[in-house]
Amino acid sequence: VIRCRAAVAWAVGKPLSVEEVEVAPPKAGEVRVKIVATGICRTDDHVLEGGFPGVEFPIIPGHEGAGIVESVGEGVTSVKPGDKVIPLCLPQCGECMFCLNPESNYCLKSHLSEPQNLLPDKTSRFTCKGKQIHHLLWISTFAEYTVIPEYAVAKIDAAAPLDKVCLLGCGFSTGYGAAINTAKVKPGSTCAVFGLGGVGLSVVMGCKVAGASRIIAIDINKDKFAKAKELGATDCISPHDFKKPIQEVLTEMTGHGVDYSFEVIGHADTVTAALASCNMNTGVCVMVGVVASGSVISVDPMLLLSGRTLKGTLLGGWKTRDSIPKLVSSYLEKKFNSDLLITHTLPFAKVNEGFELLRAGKSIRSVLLF
Ligand code: COD
Ligand code: ZN
Ligand code: ZN
Repeated sequence: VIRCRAAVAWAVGKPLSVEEVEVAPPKAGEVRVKIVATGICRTDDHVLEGGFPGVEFPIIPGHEGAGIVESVGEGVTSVKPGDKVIPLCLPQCGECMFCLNPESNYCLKSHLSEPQNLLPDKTSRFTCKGKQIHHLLWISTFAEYTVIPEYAVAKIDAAAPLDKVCLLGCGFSTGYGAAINTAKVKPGSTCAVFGLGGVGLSVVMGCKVAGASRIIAIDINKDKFAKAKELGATDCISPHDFKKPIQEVLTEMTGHGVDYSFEVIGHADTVTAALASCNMNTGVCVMVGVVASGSVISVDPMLLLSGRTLKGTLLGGWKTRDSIPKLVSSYLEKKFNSDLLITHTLPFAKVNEGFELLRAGKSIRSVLLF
């Protein structure tokens, strides 16, 4: 058992408290990882606010980390102590029908199919003050040491800087893959990106790499525009600057609507707007944000009849164990610069300050260092 620091969420709506926790050794098929760096994603904030269905408290959040394998349980063969790894919030068992299908990445042996905040054997490896603490998405990266199923870690290049590539565990890969894999943006096309947080800006980067000739970035917070332009946006607009609905503005700007639109906010009404913003024949709207559970998207069926497509994406469509190591290699080869998303680097003890920066719209990504 290792004693170390972790950020525990004891109850909904309460700030995190940095505590000493006990982390049990990995059981068969599990890996114990020393987390070196972890980003703060909006989804962690949703968890703290109680907006994530099925989450039980107390819990250790965090799902955008990078670290080094400390020890492995019985039968683990794909990683060994000392390996650099990225924990995967979407695992890849490699055996289920969707892992075997080259077109899909939603593994059936995941916490998403069976919502619970314990490891697959339905027990926890974390205790604090005598209480069992829940895991988040099987990876809980807001802990100095965490125990993860083997098929939810990806071994990465030993040269990778962990304080930078942690973003590839969620935000960057989600947005970049939404453009490259899910929409399959074509060279010369037009794109609209709704929401310019870390994920939306990664969509902008993906559209740029795919060769889009026009990338229209949309946000109500104009402070996000400078970074969006730096990353490849050709136009930046705020819905607050127009009397008419933003889909009409985009349709006028482009003639018949964009080729690809992306909703990266997580609101039902912006999904509707994004869908109406792409062209009626070949337009593809990709829903990246998670809309509050129970809400309904209203869609005029005529929008779809002429050929438009509405689709969703989980972690950018990547088959995680196969693809995250390749993305790390592309990062090392400087094919993209996800470092530009990191606006703040903070010591782990300042985790709540990191959340305040996110809530105030002042940060894109804050990286916490242990
Ligand atoms: N119109 C335009 N922009 C808006 C609006 C609006 N009505 N409302 C908010 N915005 C802007 C905000 O100003 C902000 O800039 C941006 O939208 C949202 O950015 P962030 O920084 O809050 O969030 P991100 O980029 O870290 O994450 C956004 C997601 C929607 C991706 C996230 O909330 C989510 O739903 N995550 C789950 C999706 C997923 O699969 N993630 C992978 C595992 S987490
Ligand atoms: Zn995330
Ligand atoms: Zn699988």
